Amino acid sequence: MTQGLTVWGRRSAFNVQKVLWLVGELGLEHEVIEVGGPFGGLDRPDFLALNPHGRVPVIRDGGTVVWESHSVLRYLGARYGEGTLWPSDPAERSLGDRWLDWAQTALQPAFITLFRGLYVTPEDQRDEKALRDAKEKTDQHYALLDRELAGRPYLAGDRFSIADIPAGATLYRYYALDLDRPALLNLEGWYGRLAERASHGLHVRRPLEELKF
Ligand SMILES: N[C@@H](CCC(=O)N[C@@H](CS)C(=O)NCC(=O)O)C(=O)O
Repeated sequence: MTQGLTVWGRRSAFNVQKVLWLVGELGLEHEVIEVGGPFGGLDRPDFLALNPHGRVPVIRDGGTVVWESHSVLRYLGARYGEGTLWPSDPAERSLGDRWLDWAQTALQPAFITLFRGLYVTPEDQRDEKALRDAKEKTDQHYALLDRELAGRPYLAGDRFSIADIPAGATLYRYYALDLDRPALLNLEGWYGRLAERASHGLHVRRPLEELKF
């Protein structure tokens, strides 16, 4: 257990949920200070002193401040999950690490555009072309995951690891959307395994109404 871990960020924020999911997996005592969205506070000087980018999540662990959700995942993994959720061998670690970058640069931009366009943006303000593009890309990314997961139960191999968190965290929202979904049985099976995890239930499967930001 660590003393003095603080997470800044509203619980409804996708990027905050990834961090809280890992904090729960690691069993770390922590305090959450909800900022951003309806809570505001991201432009306050004391918050900007923590994260000059003015976004959540941010963590402080003892004297160490980290922002950017995937940097936080890597930090917490290296600090508290080495050998379990975050391998110490560089080659082994890279098998999971690549999925963090892939989720951040490929899956998330398409998926978040789709989710926000369908669920957050009022219907009369939707950009239908952007939505169609985002749906097509999201389908391609999930199809890739489905093919990868044909040969193993988790993204980095036989065991759940940090690699599963960013891409896996999108699926609760994805399955909640009212849209045509291709049948991707390996993806569904993976989601089923992730959804059995207590920390996923606590931090990712939040009431849908909360996610309107
Ligand atoms: N690349 C950053 C993105 C951070 C980000 O944009 N966070 C959103 C929440 S998911 C935010 O701070 N939005 C403003 C708000 O919540 O008011 C990360 O992964 O941490």
